[in-house]
Amino acid sequence: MMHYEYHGKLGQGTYATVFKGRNPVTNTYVALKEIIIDKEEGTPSTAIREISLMKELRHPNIVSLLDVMHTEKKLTLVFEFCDMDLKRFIDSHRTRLPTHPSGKVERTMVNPDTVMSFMYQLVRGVGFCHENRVLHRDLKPQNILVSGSTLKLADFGLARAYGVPVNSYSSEVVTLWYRPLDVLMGSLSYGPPIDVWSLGCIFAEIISGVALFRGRDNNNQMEVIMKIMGTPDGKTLASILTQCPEIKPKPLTHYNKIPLRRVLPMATPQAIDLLERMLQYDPSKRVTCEEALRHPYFTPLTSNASPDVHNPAPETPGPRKRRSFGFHRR
Ligand code: Z3R
Repeated sequence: MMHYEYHGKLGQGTYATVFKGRNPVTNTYVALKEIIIDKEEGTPSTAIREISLMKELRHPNIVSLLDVMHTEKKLTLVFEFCDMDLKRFIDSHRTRLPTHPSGKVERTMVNPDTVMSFMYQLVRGVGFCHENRVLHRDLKPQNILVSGSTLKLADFGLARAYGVPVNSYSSEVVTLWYRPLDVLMGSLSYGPPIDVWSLGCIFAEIISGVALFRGRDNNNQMEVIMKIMGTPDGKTLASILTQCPEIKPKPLTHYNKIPLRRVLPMATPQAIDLLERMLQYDPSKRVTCEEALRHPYFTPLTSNASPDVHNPAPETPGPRKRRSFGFHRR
């Protein structure tokens, strides 16, 4: 078994702790993701299945799983190393406005071309997973890595292997900020649209520098979403509730929708249009990744005139096998 040198902690994920490591033979850095194995439960078979799936998911916008080390006490996933996560990238671009009297107002300065390139890469990575019948289900800036000008999705498959988490093993509270209303309301039937909602939230966050919907708990998260996106109309609500058989619907407070161009005044009309399509309440009306890649917002990247740096030829083909979607939570 390869012995890596440990170079400090990179982060605490939902299920694991991630350390920076160095392969002393190749002198290259890696990310070591350690999952402590429960004595009674052993290694979850679902985790093994998901790891093998990640080994197959090869795409320029998905972090590469290089190796898996398994002992009695822990499972270590060895990944390619990336410079930082998207949260740190966004935070590093947030600056206090010295001219503002309160001194507390911050703005983001992520270049609009970078926002576009990052979103294109994110949609491509997530779209590739959906084509291969894999859902992420826990997309958030901490799970997205920045390597130079390339974005890579991390933690794919683990969320599915362990179920949608509420609390991680370290009792860290898992964020609800990127979850769609239908899932917060208890929908048991979800598919690719769950990831598209998260992509919309991340899009808004890269543009503005702050998370769009910052709820404290499940009910507050629903309220925070509705205070901006408005209370869903009767038809939309009925459509969502058909997927929530165990839920007794309670009356919802009425909120008017705030136009997203007012929430994000710095965004272009094309960006706002794509965002609106990603943040549809009804999952069947939400844009798909395939459609999003053809949206006019991305035309500067996809027109023949621009060099195709965001769309390189695929390296190794990804999995071809049809997998059954884990649409149900249990
Ligand atoms: C694979 C899986 C999870 C992570 C990987 C690779 N790299 C991570 S987290 C990372 C995090 C930072 S730098 C690299 S941070 O310093 O920005 N938190």
